[in-house]
Amino acid sequence: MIVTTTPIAGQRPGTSGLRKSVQVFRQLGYLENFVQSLFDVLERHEGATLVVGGDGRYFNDRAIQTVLRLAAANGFGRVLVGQGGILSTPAASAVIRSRQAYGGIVLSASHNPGGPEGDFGIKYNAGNGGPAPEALTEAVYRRTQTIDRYFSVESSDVDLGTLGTTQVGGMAVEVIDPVATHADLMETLFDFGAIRRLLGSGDFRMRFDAMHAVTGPYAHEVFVKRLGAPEASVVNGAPLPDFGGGHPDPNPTYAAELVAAMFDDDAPDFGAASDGDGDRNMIVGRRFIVTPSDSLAVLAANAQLVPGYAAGLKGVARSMPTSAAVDAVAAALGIPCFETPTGWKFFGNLLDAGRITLCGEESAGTGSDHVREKDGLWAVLFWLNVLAVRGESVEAIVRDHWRRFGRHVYSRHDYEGVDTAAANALMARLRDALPGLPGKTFGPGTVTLADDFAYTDPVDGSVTTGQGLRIGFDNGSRIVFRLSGTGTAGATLRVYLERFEADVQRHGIDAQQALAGLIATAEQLAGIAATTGRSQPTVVT
Ligand code: VG1
Ligand code: CO
Repeated sequence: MIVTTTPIAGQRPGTSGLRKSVQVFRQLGYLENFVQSLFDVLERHEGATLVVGGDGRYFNDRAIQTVLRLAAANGFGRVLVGQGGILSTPAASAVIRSRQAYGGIVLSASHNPGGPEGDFGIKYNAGNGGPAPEALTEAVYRRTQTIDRYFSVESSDVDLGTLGTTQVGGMAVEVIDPVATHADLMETLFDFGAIRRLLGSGDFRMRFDAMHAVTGPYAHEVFVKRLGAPEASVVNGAPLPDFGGGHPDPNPTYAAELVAAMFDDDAPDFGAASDGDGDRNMIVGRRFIVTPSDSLAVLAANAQLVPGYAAGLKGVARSMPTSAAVDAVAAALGIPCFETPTGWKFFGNLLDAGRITLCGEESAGTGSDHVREKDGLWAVLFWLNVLAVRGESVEAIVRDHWRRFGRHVYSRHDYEGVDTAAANALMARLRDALPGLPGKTFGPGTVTLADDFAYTDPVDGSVTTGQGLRIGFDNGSRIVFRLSGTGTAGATLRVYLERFEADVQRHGIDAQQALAGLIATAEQLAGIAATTGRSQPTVVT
């Protein structure tokens, strides 16, 4: 059937798909308009296979039924949907690739809270398994602004609880095991035998916190069933539509329960957490939190210990605000290191072209060419494999890394939910001041670089501008200011701070202490307190 509709303002995808409050998504025609706009923009999808799943948050089940009806009416031949409507973002990527699907739709707002008062989101992944490139999301947005009809079919809801194939309209709907494809892929990359021996040795304990989000079933299958870890190793493992009221963002503020357990007298040897849709990871040793930028560098430096990467890395990439710790490893390995804008979509071309093997972001996203998404469980397994081979603690491995490469002391300060106009004004003022900064001296040093980051994709030549204001100093220190593209209430200002410390004697220093000079300079340059009315960041990572 053809349903008449009218455009709805503001359906522009951000860093990672279209993300809005559930209330916004529930408006009549909101989801339909966006999905139909996507289908209108996609070419030659008649008869094709689409992968659909989500992180299980509130509205996931309803949204999937809507997507199925529209997909059938738009001529897709088959939809593969995760049982219970579940697919983590990396699992969706793995399924798209292994089944050679046309593309996939992931229903998730990732780390944003869920529930009727929380957020919802939708993102499209292309046939390579990766996030839609900017040109496509822009085209979809433009289509949403002129749309006047969508296609749907009249049919009852599909039973998503039972594996097997049914029909909606003329389209096959195949309910698949959401975990198996991804878990099998993990077995091809990591030494499961070595990890099983480590977990079964009796003197190594791990704690994986699924934060009541999508990774619970994945962690249970891999760590408990396939690797023999005790059941109690996975906590908060039941996915809940509101994530138990929590905020499934794996950082010391929102994963405070994990951090407390890892700093306890009886702390396990290894702790980890993942976010709402399972694409990010937090790594914690006993009384030791690993900074995500360091984690990427450690994985790159130890990749030869892991079967899937034993042949070496072709290259690495990091998002611009991520610390240069991985750059130091790349230099030592003699491989290229690329600097991209924030968001996984910018790694896709480099991965597809075989120019990089590993990549990551300071926001705790790490991944490789095994899929085209960041992958939380993959990062945890990578660490476990390295721990199993080296037989050292997490802290010892990171400290050894700093001795070899120096320490890139790093922190991100987030000011969440600030007034949008104030945040925009702050960025505009700072942007205007950039040309006058080079040559000026502040506490941390003399400014050598001040620009608004722009990126030219080395593979297809596409240019992306306005990706963050960066101010670099002569001693390698750096401050970056950026507005988040994933929030739904007001604006979130992110201030990224980095300083290189070569002196081994000073490697133990507390990051906030080591960065005090840069923090003061950031305030001096941007007037954060005066503009936002906040004297302290909401989250410090
Ligand atoms: C944040 C992170 C970014 C990440 C993005 C999506 O974006 O900073 O590194 O790629 O979330 O991750 P922003 O624009 O809010 O800074 V996820 O786990 O939400 O798919
Ligand atoms: Co995520």
